[in-house]
Amino acid sequence: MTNFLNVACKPFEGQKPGTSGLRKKTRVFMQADYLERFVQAIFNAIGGGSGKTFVLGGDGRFFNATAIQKILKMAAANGVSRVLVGQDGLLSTPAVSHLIRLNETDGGFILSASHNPGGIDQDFGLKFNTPNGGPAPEGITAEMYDQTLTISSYPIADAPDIDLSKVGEHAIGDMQVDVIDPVSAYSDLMETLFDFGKIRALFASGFSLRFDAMHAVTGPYARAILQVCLGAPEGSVLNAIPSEDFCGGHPDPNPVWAKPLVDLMMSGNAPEFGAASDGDGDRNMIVGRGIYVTPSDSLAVLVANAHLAPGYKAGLAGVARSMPTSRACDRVAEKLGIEAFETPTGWKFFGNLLDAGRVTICGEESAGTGSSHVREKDGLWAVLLWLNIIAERGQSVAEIMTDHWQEFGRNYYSRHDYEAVPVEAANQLMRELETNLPGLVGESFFGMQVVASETFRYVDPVDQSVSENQGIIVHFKGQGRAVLRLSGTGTEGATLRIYLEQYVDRDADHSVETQAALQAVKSAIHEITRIQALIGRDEPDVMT
Ligand code: G16
Repeated sequence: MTNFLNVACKPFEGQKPGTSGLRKKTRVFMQADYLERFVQAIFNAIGGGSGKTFVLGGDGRFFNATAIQKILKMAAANGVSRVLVGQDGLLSTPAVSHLIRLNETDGGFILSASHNPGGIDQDFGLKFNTPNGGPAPEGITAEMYDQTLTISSYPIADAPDIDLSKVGEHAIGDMQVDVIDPVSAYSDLMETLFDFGKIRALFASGFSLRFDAMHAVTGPYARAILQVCLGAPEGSVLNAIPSEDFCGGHPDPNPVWAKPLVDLMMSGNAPEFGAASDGDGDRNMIVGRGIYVTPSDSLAVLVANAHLAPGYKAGLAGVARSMPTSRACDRVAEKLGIEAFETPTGWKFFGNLLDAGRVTICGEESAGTGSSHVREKDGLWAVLLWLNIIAERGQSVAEIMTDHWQEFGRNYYSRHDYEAVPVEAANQLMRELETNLPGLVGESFFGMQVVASETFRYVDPVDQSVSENQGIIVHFKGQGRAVLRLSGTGTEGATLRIYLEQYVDRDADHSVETQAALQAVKSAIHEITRIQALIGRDEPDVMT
């Protein structure tokens, strides 16, 4: 007989979901009742848990195991009938999305702070995905937040922990707990989309790859799919064992945090193809021998070549990118004669377009690409699509990029991050810029003339919901663009993101060093924003 307790609790400040769920320092989540209050807020926001089924898993970071046991006990006390939980508490974000859809569950809980570092003094997070498999939209996250302000107690089962180390069936009270293999259903899905035979033949011919799992959740997936199933040699997947603190690293697949891989790819010993994924497996980085592919370019190449993979041979319905993502994929969409959408930052904004069948592939500059196969971005999916394209085209990554730029022109692109900026200074910079926007048009800064400027506002084409203040865009003559916004995923101070883009046409030189190609846009936007005066810096912490 399971006992259920009702625990009285008080509100905490700031349990407001950001770009991707609730992300805080791990110690904040570890406070008594903190996680529980947010979990109860989720149950309340979705109309309770009674009789429902959920998926539960995370990226294995510190506090993952504890949080899973708490959520299971709360689910049982909320009347949930069944939970599918990954073995050892592990499930990648795209795998959760797939399992929700495959099993037609009422949603899923994902424990991760994504690419942020893990450990007791680092970051933790929790997000809820709805029955379509995608992140809860803004209406629901707003309701969650309201609930965190009003809840006065939460129910929880007084039961022993479940053994998550083996696949099998358990129970807490009347609730069934199925501990499942995290990889198999996801791997089966990938096999329906890609020509595994062709990719196997590619590896059998000696094609070399290094996939850096960054000590995070993708390790077991990448090993099973790339090495065991597709025949990439043992050792192709690096850092494949998930670690609670990612062995002290940032599991963020970009040239800064995945530097060892990028260095290898630029060296004389480079394999033909390099890739990395993040903490929870939804982001990706693509690097060819001697060439780094920006996420925006990767999106454009995938859109242009997706028809080469069996899952997309019928063509694409449309494409969507987040507003700060470069406009490279828009040119491809135009050529293909398909719709192209520009959404605010955050995968949740793609959900309606995917559900309505308006788009097939989506992508973001923040190393996220995915398709209608799930409702999350998907790191390994992007890697497999690239491999399928390489197998079909018989070209190197560098050759594919050169061809692409010759056909469409090149959108030089880089994101500059200024981290841990005092919140007030960052807000002031954004406020001032917004106030000055109307007066900028026609003015020149460092020889760059402003031709348009706007504060991005999104009206969802499917349900007409409106999202205001989604970043500021300054357009320069000659197809240059700077975008500014504050990150919604940081956990310390404010992170100011400045996205720089400069298009050059088909006949231009495509081999200019990226930062050099963007220098004029950078200087202009620095002058416009008075960045040095307002935040005391004009060089970023991270450039992607
Ligand atoms: C999340 C969202 C992405 C977004 C990214 C960056 O990614 O899912 O859609 O692009 O954050 O957001 P921001 O610029 O606000 O920090 P992830 O991989 O962290 O879940």
